[in-house]
Amino acid sequence: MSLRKNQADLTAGEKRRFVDALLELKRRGRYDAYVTTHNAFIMSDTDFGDRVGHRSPSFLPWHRRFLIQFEQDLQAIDASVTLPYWDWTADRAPGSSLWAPDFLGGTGRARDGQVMDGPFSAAGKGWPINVSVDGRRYLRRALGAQGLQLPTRAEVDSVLSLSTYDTAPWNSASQGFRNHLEGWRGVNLHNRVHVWVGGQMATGVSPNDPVFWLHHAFVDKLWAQWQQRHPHSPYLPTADTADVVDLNDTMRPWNDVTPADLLDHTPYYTFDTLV
Ligand code: CU1
Ligand code: CU1
Repeated sequence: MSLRKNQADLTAGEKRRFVDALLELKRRGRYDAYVTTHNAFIMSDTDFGDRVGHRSPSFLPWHRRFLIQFEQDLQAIDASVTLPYWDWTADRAPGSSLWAPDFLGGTGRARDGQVMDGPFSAAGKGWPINVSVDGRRYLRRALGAQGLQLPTRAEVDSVLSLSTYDTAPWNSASQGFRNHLEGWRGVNLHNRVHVWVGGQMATGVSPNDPVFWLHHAFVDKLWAQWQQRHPHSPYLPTADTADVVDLNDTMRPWNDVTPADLLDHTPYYTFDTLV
């Protein structure tokens, strides 16, 4: 059982063990499979075709399952490690401790976006970008460079107040909680954070940046909070819907898990706080 904590509350030792486990997973050649899988789903998830990971109701259970598997891979290296979450409503500046050299490192340099400090910089040689959509082999970021601000707590609360999980046409045009959280409609929460970080995070190979996991751990926590606020609002759609994953349909690429299996996160992990 994992306890997922706010990254801002991690001790120096917890940060080091998390970073070391990431570097070791990369060294063993297992990390990049996550990047490849994620990009394959980004490419195939389209609004009017078969869609699983994005632009569809199973955005939340798909990423929950993806993170559980990744967390278990880290724990096979160091059993004390769990996925921290990044509350971007609170830690909203490029100077946040999240981006310090003892954790994820900072923004990229102006010339080419290359991250120059921290454990994932090219200079460290421990973090080659092997799955690239632009041929560049180094981690890139441009924190806040698009002139965006990260979502606020008030914006998060406005999305958590939506009482319907998802609606037809079950894609990026849908009303409802899932699509507002994913960010294709309304205030745009999840997608905006990818763009705010920039570099690989703004592309299909976003898991190249370790902050992907902390971002999605927070998105996942928001889903759990929404369930707590709306205990009678079910996952939708329930059955017989073309092109999307219904409640009891299995999800690619695993084929042994359904959204119904993932609605309750507590068999897998808990959060330090769920408010
Ligand atoms: Cu994704
Ligand atoms: Cu994402």
